[in-house]
Amino acid sequence: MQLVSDTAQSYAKNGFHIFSEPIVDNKSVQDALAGMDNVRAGKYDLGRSPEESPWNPGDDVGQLCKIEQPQMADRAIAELIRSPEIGDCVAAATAAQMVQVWWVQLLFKPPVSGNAPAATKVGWHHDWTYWKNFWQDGSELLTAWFALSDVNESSGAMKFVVGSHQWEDVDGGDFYSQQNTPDDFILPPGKSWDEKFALLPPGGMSIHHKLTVHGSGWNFSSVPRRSFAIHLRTEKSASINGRGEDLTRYIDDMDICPIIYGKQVDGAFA
Ligand SMILES: O=C(O)CCC(=O)C(=O)O
Repeated sequence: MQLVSDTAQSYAKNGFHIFSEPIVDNKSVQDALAGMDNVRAGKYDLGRSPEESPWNPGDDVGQLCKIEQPQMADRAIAELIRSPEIGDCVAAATAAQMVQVWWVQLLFKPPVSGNAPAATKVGWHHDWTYWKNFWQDGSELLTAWFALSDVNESSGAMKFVVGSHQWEDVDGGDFYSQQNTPDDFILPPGKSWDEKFALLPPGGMSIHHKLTVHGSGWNFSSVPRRSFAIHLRTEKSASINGRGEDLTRYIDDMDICPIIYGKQVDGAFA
């Protein structure tokens, strides 16, 4: 009889799991913090820039900073996102034979200031809304959200809607919405809304399913909330090819999209 771990049970039931102890050593976190500072300042020690991003060096530091594929630009970030510990956690939750990074986002949520706070909330959404044009239906995709700072209720921690990955693939949700109330998301008939904060120390990590509804509020603490959203796939996934702006365009480049658990499985849905 195969035993199913607590992690796997929690992920299957809730659509997310929270690793509330650091999963890597403090040096890796400190190095990645320095890497984040460099990328935000436009300093790229790998000699190339990140992908085109909503926030660029020199932009308003009071806005939500989202930089696409920072591991292309910075060595410490590239090291962090290939940590085998991340792969081990994801494999424990999914029983995957292979886990590959396919996209990374640097996220820096500054503290709110003044009477007219900037648009730094993240509206309720699920990730499949943004991915469905690039991956085949049924693909096993998830996100590891890796904290570099103390992430708590006052610093704008992410919130997950418990069990929402089992809802139908309802349209709705918008990462950039500032509404941030349940009304902002189209709740399927008969379903209830139960939110849970993902509280994390530096080096901690949450994982969430591609259909799990999530969002986050303002950062009322005195320091920035800093993290990476590491988008992952397992061997049970397949891209839709032939699109110029395809989010899967780097998956054959193991420097940018490393396999962090197991190895590519021949003949799989991959
Ligand atoms: O950082 C946040 O608050 C939201 C991030 C997010 O939407 C994601 O990682 O999928």
